[in-house]
Amino acid sequence: MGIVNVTPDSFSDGGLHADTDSAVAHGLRLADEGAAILDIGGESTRPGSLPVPVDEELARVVPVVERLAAATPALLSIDTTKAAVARAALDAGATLVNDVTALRGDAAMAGLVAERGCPVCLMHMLGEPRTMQDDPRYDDVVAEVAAFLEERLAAAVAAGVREEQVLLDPGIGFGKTVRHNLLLLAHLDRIAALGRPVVLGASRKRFIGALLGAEPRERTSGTVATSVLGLTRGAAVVRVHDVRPNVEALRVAEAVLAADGAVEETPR
Ligand code: PMM
Repeated sequence: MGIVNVTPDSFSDGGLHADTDSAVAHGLRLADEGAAILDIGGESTRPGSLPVPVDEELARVVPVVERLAAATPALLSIDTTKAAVARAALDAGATLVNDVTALRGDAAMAGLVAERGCPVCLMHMLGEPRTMQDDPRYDDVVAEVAAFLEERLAAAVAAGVREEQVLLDPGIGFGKTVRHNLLLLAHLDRIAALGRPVVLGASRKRFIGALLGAEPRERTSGTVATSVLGLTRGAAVVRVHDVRPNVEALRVAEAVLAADGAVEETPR
């Protein structure tokens, strides 16, 4: 899954693709590099960020979804917490909803996803973006994130979403210390054991910077390490900024695991 942020302020690529033309060109480049899914977002969720008004978010993402839908066979995902934005994006050609609030942010989101029958990614976040990095604490981060995702999966099903529609994401960096993120990566198999495809979003995140002393754009190798480890622990989707190096590393890692009978090789 390649990241297309149509925002002025995302933590690693804010402002780079803030206009429609450059966001579309960026999405096409990522698809060309091997992204099967493009995740289009118009509201930054970086630590400390503030919500974006719905009209502004619609104006950022809908034209990008429309144009990408006409120009690439990649699946389009809409990264939003607002049902109105998700609805407009689905109407414009998106087929997946990526909701970092796991259907808690907008009371209309669960009904929309149930009605459309589209895949939905439910992500763990402790608190809200504005305050989530203020001293996050867990007794057992892996158990608590797994329990949260299990509860959100049940809530989605109770609201009419079919279990088969749901993907789960531990929310790397969303209310987590460096150690919390490392533990979630090390034990990602415990999230996969919930029985739904797991999405891993570690790309260029701050814990990689903390380990390497590197700025966001210099975190590609660190990100590739998380993708390969994520694959070995059952991740089905990795959400990344730098598609080519991740796709190449995953193809090689998949071939090794397939030779060992550990995973099915993806035909390409
Ligand atoms: N991370 C960000 C935004 N959306 N969605 C999911 N499902 N998982 C994530 O980890 C995630 C996300 C923040 O990263 P960005 O600012 O680079 O988009």
